[in-house]
Amino acid sequence: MSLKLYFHPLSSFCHKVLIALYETGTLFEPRIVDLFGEAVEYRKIAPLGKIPVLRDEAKNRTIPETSIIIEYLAQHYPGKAQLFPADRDLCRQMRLCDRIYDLYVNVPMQNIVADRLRPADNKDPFGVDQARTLLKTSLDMIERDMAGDRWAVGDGFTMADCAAAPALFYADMMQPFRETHKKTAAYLERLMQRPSYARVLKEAEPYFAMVPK
Ligand SMILES: N[C@@H](CCC(=O)N[C@@H](CS)C(=O)NCC(=O)O)C(=O)O
Repeated sequence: MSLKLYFHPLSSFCHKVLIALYETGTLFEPRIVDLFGEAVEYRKIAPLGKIPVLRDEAKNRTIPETSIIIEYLAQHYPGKAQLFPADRDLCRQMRLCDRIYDLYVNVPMQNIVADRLRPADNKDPFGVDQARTLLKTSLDMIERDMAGDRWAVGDGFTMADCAAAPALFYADMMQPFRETHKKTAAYLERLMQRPSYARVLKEAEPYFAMVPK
């Protein structure tokens, strides 16, 4: 198979790309990366050591960064769904939304998770406070701007929704918001019901016990 996805079933950024692959019906070979065990081998493919990475054997290309992977797939392997709005203004709004979910929801959520994995004598309470504040600010903004009762931008399901689903799913686990941010919570529920994300969550189920509480 030409496309290989290096990923881990628990990783929020990997969920984003898996959703896109399932939405478009793109076939790929899944390669689970053990970031600790195989890190040396994996860094030959992905020097920064981040997951996911897409490897396209047919074109001899290695593509990092989730938004770029999804854009690459749309360009070279267009599937049954179009995740980029044709209207350029709408597409720009969609990209902004994708950036917000990645940088200001997913990243601070990851900072909270990462601190839980640190040794007891090497915690970073200041960093966690900053991450929590940023996460709250982002969620307040998302709640304020949440329009309609469908998807992130426009009427269709886009890359921004692929980004939103895992970012909000894990954010709710780290800093529960269902009582305080009702519209965002309802949006998360819609995302979790979406067959592509429901499938990703089902496949991640055997690993959830590994998420630090
Ligand atoms: N900006 C990157 C973020 C990827 C990322 O942070 N992935 C996490 C897993 S969810 C990772 O590889 N963490 C391991 C590490 O930072 O060493 C993207 O969009 O692909």
